[in-house]
Amino acid sequence: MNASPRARAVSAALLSGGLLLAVTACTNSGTSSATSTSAVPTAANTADAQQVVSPSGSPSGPGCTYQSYAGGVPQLDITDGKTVVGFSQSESTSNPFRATETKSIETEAKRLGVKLIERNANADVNAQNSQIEDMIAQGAKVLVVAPENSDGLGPALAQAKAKKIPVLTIDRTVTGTACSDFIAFIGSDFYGQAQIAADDLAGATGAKAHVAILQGTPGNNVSADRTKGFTDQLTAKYPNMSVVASQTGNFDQTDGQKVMEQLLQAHSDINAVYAENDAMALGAIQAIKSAGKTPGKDIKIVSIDGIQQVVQDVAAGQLVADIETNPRFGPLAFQSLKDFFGSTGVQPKVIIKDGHFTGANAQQALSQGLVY
Ligand code: GZL
Repeated sequence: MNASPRARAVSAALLSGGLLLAVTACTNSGTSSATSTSAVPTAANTADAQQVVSPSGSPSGPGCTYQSYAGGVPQLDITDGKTVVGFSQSESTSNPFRATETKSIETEAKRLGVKLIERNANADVNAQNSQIEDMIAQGAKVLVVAPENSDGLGPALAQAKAKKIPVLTIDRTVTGTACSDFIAFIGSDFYGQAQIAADDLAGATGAKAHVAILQGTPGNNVSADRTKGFTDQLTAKYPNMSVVASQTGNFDQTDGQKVMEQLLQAHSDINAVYAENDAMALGAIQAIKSAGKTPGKDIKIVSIDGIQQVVQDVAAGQLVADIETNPRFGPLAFQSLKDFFGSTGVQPKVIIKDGHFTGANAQQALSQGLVY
C-alpha cells in the first residue's frame, strides 16, 4: 500500500519529532533517520496515537455502516453489557506486539462495558477459523479479528456474513471486500514502514551495503508490503545497496537466529540486516555475535515493531533504528464499531500512527514510558 503524498508530507513532522495535531500515518517522507532530531516520536501511547487517516488522507467516500454492510445487519449497542463482542487474536502473546494489542482491546472493552469473549490461535490459521466459529456459537454478535494471514479465514468469515455478524479486521488484511466481507482494515502503513527502514539503513551505511532481509511469515500483507516497500526504496534511491539474501524467519526469534546463522555462513559480505519484525532482529543479533561480529559496528541492523527490548538495543547502538508498529488498537477499534452502528460509518482502510525510534530518541522514549 503506497503512502499518499499527504501522509508523506505530514509524516515529515512526525519523523522530525514535531507534535502533530493533524491526523496522519507514519509513512516514509524520504527523511533519513540518521539525521532525525532527538524529539520523541509522537505516535506512542499517547492519545493522539489513535489519530487515523484513510490512506488518501481524507474520507474516500461514505463510511461503512450497519445499514450498508453486506446488505444490512442489525443495529447494536456494543456497550449495553449484553451484546457479545468476540476478539480473535492470531498469535501468542509471548510477542510483546501481540500482548500489547490484546491488552489494548481488553482494556478498552472494559472501559466501555463491552461484554468481550476472546480466543488466541497461536499462529494456526485453522485454529483461528474454528475459534471464530466457536465464538459465534457462544453468541458473539460482532467480531474483531487480527488475522493470521490474508487467506485462510474464508470459512469463518462466510459463516459470520451468513449470520449477519459484522467483522472488523485489525493489524493485517484478509482477502475480500470492505463493507461486504469485513467492515474495514485498521493497521499500520507497512509499505511506508519498510521505506523508512531502507532510509535508516542507507543513512547508517553511507548507502553502500550488502543487505540480508529476514522476511516475516509468508501469506500476509504485512510481510509482502514490508518486503516490497524496502526493495522498491532501494531500487528508487540507493543503487549501491544490494539485497544479497532474503529469507523468511516467520516473525520468530529462533527461526530468525537460525536463518541469520545460515546467511552469514553463505554470504561473508553481509554488512546490513533488515528484520521485518523485532523478534527476528533479536535472533539476528545472537547469530551475528555467535559469528564473532559486532552488531551496530560490523553489521548495521534495522527492525520494525518497537518493542522495549529492541528499542533498548537501539539506545545501546546495536541497531540503527526500530520503526514502531503501533498495537494499541483498542480505542480505535471500538470507536470504529460505534461509528459503524451509528451514522458516521468507517472508512475501508484506516491507518494507525506509528513511532520511529532511533539512536537520537530511543533512550528518551524509554524513559518516558512511550515504548511497549
Ligand atoms: C504487524 C503484525 C506483525 C508484527 C509482528 O502488524 O502483523 O505480526 O510486526 C507480528 O511482530 O508477528
